[in-house]
Amino acid sequence: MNSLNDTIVALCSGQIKSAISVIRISGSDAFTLVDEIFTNKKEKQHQHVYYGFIKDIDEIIDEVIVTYYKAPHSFTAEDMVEISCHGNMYLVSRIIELLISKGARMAENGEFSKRAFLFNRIDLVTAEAINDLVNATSLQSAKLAMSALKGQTSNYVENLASNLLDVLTTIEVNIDYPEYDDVEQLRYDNVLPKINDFLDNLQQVINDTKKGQIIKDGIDTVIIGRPNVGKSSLLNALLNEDKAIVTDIAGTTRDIVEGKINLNGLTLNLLDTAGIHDSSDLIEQIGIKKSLESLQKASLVICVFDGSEPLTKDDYDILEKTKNYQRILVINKCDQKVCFSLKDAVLVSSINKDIKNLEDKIKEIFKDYQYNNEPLLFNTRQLGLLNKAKNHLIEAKNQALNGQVIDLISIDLKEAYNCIMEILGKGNQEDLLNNIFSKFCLGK
Ligand SMILES: Nc1nc2c(ncn2[C@@H]2O[C@H](COP(=O)(O)OP(=O)(O)OP(=O)(O)O)[C@@H](O)[C@H]2O)c(=O)[nH]1
Ligand SMILES: [Mg+2]
Repeated sequence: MNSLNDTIVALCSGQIKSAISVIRISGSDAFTLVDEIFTNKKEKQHQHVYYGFIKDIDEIIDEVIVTYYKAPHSFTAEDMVEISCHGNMYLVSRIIELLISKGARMAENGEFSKRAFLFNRIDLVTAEAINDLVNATSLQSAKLAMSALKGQTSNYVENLASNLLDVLTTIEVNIDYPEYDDVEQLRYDNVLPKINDFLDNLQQVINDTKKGQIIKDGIDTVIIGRPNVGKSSLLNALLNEDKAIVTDIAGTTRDIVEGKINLNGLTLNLLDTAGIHDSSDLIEQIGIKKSLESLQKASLVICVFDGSEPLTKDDYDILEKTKNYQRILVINKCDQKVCFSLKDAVLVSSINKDIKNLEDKIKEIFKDYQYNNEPLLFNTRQLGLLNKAKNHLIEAKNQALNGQVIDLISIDLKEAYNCIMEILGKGNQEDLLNNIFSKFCLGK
């Protein structure tokens, strides 16, 4: 069983050959363990850097720079040491093995951040932001993670919770001291507007969180259409590389082909799919089923049509199947004579990489999906908790409308409050924490 008392060690820079690698050690024995293998024997001071050699008995392993952080002023809030050694994975392993032989334990993924959270150095939103910053694939998602890292998101959530606490406190005081004169008397006709106001505010936060999720994870975009209209050619043009196979044989793409692009700072997660039509070929049928399934999690659907031929029954089917999605209609092959028009469709020629009309349309649709310094929440866990809080508030509202006793209403308001505090990791269970931190890199 891993204990918080263990002193842990891990490589916290990349597992690649590089000029420098950084090994992190955290825990009450960090200073003494490192000093056992470090030639520099000076008294170590907080945030000071020391030069010397790592030695295994008489053998010099590497020339290093070592930085010391005294608890609680370190990332983990424990005594912490960072060894900057040469970026050779053999040397790194030797140093880590040496530290383990002296009594350290290999850290688990995310264990440094988990300690920072458990020792109240950071809250859960900030911990998640650290991981998101490391994994950010666009400028927008990095900015979003950075704002959370700076504590803006946590302040925002705390503010939200404290507004709800105000309503709750007034109710509680009324329950406990109904005769108390200075307390605003809470009857249903003044509980309800407070709950309604909070619900409106929360709905706005939920909408913004969905926006934050798209900024962070990218826009799941499915390219769909009947066979041979040029879906794979469009994917290749968007990616600016020959990723998907293109031929003039209908049914070329069988399985889903994925790609990522960065447009205006936003990530588009592109899926090229098998052409949709009635097929008797078993493999193609499976591909078509996958194409239709991929629609379910799409935030954007690009429907491709072949402008050089009149629309077919399969084209009309696709228009019908995608009508409730956020979609862009694309008429491809406009380098040839285009023989039909479709309202709001954009014209492109994938073969000539003439796709600016489509790119402009995507930018236009997602123009508000920019991080603009407002603190946003941005992940599924946070969104789930916000929705849970919303359900409790709706329940409280219904109880107030039905004239239920005020104590019952307060139970649901408390649950809503707990959900919001859980976003910050207050009152969390171990399983949840393990689940979150296991997604971190080693050394973080
Ligand atoms: N003239 C012209 N031909 C194109 C264009 N885009 C694609 N094509 C041609 O159309 C044919 C089919 O292209 P693909 O990209 O494989 O079409 P697809 O929709 O992926 O087809 P499936 O994978 O079979 O569903 C190929 O011969 C391409 O060269 C275009 O913009 N102009
Ligand atoms: Mg294809």
